Amino acid sequence: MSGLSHRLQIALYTDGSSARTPGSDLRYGCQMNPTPHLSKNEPAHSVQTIDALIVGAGFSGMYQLLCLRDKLGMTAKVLEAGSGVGGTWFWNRYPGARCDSESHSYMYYFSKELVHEWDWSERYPQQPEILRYLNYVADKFSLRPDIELNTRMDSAHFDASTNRWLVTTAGGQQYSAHFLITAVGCLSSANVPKIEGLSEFKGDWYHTAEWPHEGVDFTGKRVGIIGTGSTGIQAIPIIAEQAAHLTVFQRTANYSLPARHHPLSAEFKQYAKEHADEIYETMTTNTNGHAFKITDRSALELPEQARNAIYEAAWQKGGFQFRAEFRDLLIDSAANKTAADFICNKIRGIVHDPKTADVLADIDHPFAAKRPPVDSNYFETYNRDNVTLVDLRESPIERITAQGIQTTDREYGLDVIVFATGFDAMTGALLNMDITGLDHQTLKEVWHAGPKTYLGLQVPGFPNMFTITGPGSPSVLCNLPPAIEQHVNWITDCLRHMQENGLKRIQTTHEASEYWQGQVTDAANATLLAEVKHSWYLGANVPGKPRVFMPYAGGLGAYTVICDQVAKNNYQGFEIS
Ligand code: N01
Repeated sequence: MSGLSHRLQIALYTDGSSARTPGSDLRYGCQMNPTPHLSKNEPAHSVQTIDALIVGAGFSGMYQLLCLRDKLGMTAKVLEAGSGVGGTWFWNRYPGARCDSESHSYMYYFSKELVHEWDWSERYPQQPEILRYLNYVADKFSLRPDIELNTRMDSAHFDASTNRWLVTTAGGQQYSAHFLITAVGCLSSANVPKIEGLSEFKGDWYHTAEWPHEGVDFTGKRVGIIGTGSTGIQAIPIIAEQAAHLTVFQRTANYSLPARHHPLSAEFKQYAKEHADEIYETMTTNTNGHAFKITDRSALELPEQARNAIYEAAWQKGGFQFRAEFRDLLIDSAANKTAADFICNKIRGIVHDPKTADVLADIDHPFAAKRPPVDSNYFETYNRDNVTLVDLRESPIERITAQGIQTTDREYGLDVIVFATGFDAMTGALLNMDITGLDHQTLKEVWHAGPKTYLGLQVPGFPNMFTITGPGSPSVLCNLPPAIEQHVNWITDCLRHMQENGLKRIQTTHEASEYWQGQVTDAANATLLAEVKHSWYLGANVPGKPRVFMPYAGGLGAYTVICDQVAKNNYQGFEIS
């Protein structure tokens, strides 16, 4: 075990499991630090004074609350706009919503007890199961008393004279918090494209990320879906099974890998629990946060037949591991083309109608340079009689009409339109709030040309504010739970350092954030990711959004080493006073 991961294991596991007192309730560490819960009876609109305010009760916000409250003894509050915990998994209830990270990697590892208690049922967890898991976590660690549901943060203003944030909710409640920690998720601000005529549409329309909790019955309906990213590719096969007819409006064809989804065997569940330390070590030291390593061979060092045999085995096994079969798939165009050609041949082999297959396999970017989806029966769905594919590159959407969607070619009559059109990723949710830092500068103003952060953790001019999985961190380029744990652990250690040394303010510098932006750009340019000019990694899916490559492509393992080194060097790049 490397020194780095050894340190992490100690930080995570020692605190998590040894703090429990036999026979205590299920509260994690509660015996060490009695929790200063806030009174529910505070008069409305009085200012509550707390140590930390966290925005969002998904994976990140809940773990951050637990750490601040139970490890540091802080008073902390989570504001959550939804009526339940779960973040992404509370909102994204579209048909087929499932995580395409494997279950045993899509979970917290900070508590051995939790790892051993929880059983995932399937290789990839479905949205309801992940939501059950996050609710279980909320109950197990008694997080609910410190989470305000149905409460949207409206604004946060920093007062330099007190080093505190004044936070106001949409309902007018106010909090004065020493620290403001955003845990709003990278993909939480739904992007409904501004297509003319939507308000005239007589049918129903939905965005996948704001799906009605009661579900949508497509029986007998003519459904149109716009978008063939990870979400569309999950939803299309399920909607097709129910709808009278499904028309898929595809702008950019996409690679997709078969999930080979299946229930987990008792043996695998046992294996995952017994090897939790190894799995965690793998996830936190590799590039992508998944529980597998990228092999060290080049795709170009093997003859075609041998290479294709490796791809075939990975295709049959299913999942993201396909892209880990060769080390150079994301850095060498020729190597990448071998994977791209293999997948396109598969598409042509699966889809019966050659014209439809051509449209699906006419992919304009390198494999995995946009996030590759993982599917169950996606390409097979185009063999159904009730599914039509429309190539928007050939005939773009002109407008939405009262009856459906008008392309340059013809009008498609529809009863329902589903927008699987993604997110204003990484910055949208942060910029939707009015966050004002030093010198009355808003985050919107400071980020007008694109986000700039130091390590994705702090923005210069916004002292005592941290952004969990913020732009400039590996975030969306990895399996998110280990990336979240790394950020939360780092922030918690930093605040502990401040607590122990009586320090009141931490702020990063412009120099540090300029330096880090250079690192983010260089890391992207060292891969094929930067070649795709229309990806949401660059903000290109939202008209008018500055084109800046937002996530850090240097890998989670390398990034963790950098963050640890920064802390060790007395928080280099931050000014703490
Ligand atoms: O969104 P996307 P997503 N007219 O932006 C199309 C995560 N995720 O929700 O490519 C026509 O990838 C757009 O076309 P184009 C995962 O990280 C995770 O699918 O811009 N089409 C594209 O086809 C993923 O990467 C899970 O040309 C328009 C689609 O809509 C991220 O979320 C599951 C359009 C949007 O694809 C986002 O995926 C699902 C327009 N005006 C998602 N505007 C897990 O399992 C957009 N499109 C964890």
